[in-house]
Amino acid sequence: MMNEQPDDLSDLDVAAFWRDGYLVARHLVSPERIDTMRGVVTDHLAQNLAPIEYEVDVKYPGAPTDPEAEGGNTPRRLLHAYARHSVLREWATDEAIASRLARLFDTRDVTLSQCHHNCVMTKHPGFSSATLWHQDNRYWNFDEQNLISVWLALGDENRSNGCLRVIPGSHKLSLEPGRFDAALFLRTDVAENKALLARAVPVELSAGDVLFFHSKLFHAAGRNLTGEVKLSIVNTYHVGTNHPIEGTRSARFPGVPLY
Ligand SMILES: O=C(O)CCC(=O)C(=O)O
Repeated sequence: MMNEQPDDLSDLDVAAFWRDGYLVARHLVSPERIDTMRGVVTDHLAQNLAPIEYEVDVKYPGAPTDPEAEGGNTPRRLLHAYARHSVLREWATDEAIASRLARLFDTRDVTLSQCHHNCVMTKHPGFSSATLWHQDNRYWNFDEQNLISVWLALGDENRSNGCLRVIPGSHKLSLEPGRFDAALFLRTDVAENKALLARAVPVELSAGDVLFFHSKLFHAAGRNLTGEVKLSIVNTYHVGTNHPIEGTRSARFPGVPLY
């Protein structure tokens, strides 16, 4: 597949990732390839192709509460991206991603998880919800909290349509349980959390840009306040020797080694 950048990160990029907990690779995917992916995703949305997680399922702030009400069938995530279509499979295992992850993890023993973040995130006008501050470790049960997600923007992402916001360097924090609510979102009524959130920055992306972020990085996102649906593909990877814990949903589907 054609990419517009060399298939590697510099030492400076790797150092920046481990300093900040995230890194953006601009223009990694060509407009033609983005169009192809958007076509597949739009088609799956039009067909309501299962498995889909709906806004009513996530119950985030702003989500419709009644599946029968207007907007009650608004999709949030097209699940199992890898298994959905060859175009999404090729992206998840693309050499440009594999080589960058090998640099970040410092090993070629990199595996794609087919559990949870292996999806197309959608944010629809009118009925999308906001995602509160969290680390993706709230979803994951692995031996080590050391996973990296790869977020591909299939269109522009900005503050108006609910781009991600991150707290640079927050992947290094170890916070006491009292800083979180029952669902493992950061409590906004805690003074230390307010100080932390003041450091947040938006990650604005253009179509074809790719965000790499660590599973301990605190991030959040607003609602989509525009008239256009926002689409992003998200896959998560780990080192092969970092195993999912048996019996958890992180172990439900087999991982896919990239090399
Ligand atoms: O797009 C969003 O609202 C954020 C998604 C996210 O952080 C998540 O699903 O973990």
